[in-house]
Amino acid sequence: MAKKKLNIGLIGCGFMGKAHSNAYLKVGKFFNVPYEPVMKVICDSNAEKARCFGDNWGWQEVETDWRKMVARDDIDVVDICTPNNTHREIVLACAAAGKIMALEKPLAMDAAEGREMVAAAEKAGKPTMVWFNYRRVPAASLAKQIIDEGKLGRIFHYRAKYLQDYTISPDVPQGGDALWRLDAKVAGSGVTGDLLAHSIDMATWFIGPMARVCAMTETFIKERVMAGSEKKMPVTIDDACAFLARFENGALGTFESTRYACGRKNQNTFEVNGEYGSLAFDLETAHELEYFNHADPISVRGWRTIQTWDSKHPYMKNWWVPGCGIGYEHWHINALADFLESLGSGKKLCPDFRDALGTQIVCDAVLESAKKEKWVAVAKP
Ligand code: SOE
Repeated sequence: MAKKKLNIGLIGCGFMGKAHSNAYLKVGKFFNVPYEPVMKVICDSNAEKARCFGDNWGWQEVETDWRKMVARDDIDVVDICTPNNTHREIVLACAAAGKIMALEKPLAMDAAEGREMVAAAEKAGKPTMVWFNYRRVPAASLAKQIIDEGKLGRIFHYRAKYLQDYTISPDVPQGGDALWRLDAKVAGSGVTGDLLAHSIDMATWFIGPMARVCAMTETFIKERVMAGSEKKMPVTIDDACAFLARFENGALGTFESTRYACGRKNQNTFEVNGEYGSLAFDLETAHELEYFNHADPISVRGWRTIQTWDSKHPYMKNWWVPGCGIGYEHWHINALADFLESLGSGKKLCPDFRDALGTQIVCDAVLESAKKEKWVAVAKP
């Protein structure tokens, strides 16, 4: 049966624009979603880049002015894959135009911007989602199911790390198309908004909101060449951040992130310890979820490794036969499938702007705590 078409306009031809384009292209091939996404308009201020990108991914039209695209009546969904300092303006324009929005994380530069964006989007009344794609890793979704089923009982501890190493060299410049995440004026913050946002989103999805945090941050390399110039400029992002958290439900959390963990490319881990058992996950072995069940007979009790590539595992009936894994591109496709499903059913399945505001507020509290060297209460979204 022919499906209702949903015209997509995507802004930004970088790394995330690529991951999302691939998701629009493939989602209907693997999931029986209620809508057919039509790759209508690709938008980037660099005309040549947008044209090449559009040709490669099969976008029907190319636009260089996002305002013109947002003003079009035939665009249903605007997908925003631009640097963080542009999110607010684009979201406010999309809300005013009554668009459905899909936005790459983090929500905003800070919580003040985020609140304004959430107010505008909720007033417009159209669905929103933020691409926290690691929720869509089958092992992470399985962990959520196990926690929600009460198999871990009361949660005592949450432990997360998000480690990378790509900025160790002092020769890496800051700013520009490839490295805007190192420029605080564009990114808002360093590892806190970029990497810990993923860890915070996952933790609060699993076990609920945080009440207060106590953090420290460091900027190891104080000056870097600004891309496009020969000039060294002060680095104002957090290169590394570690924080303690008290959750509202009484659990204790520890979180650590850095771009200076030599050898760690994208290590994103969590461990949850409850009264009946524990779970552990590492994105570098993403198809595995470690589970310890204290109720197992003592003679065989131990950590078991669940290989989450059976058709009974989340999302996997849509992919390959057992044992054939999925990866980064598929987690985005899974996220899009959930979003399209929720547009059809009206049931909330994905983190929306308000959920992402919760994460943004924690990021702000973490940065404030590090600055003041004090515990900071986490406000309500
Ligand atoms: C940064 O290097 C980055 O690309 C993040 O921005 C993404 O959110 C993360 O998933 C991978 O690393």
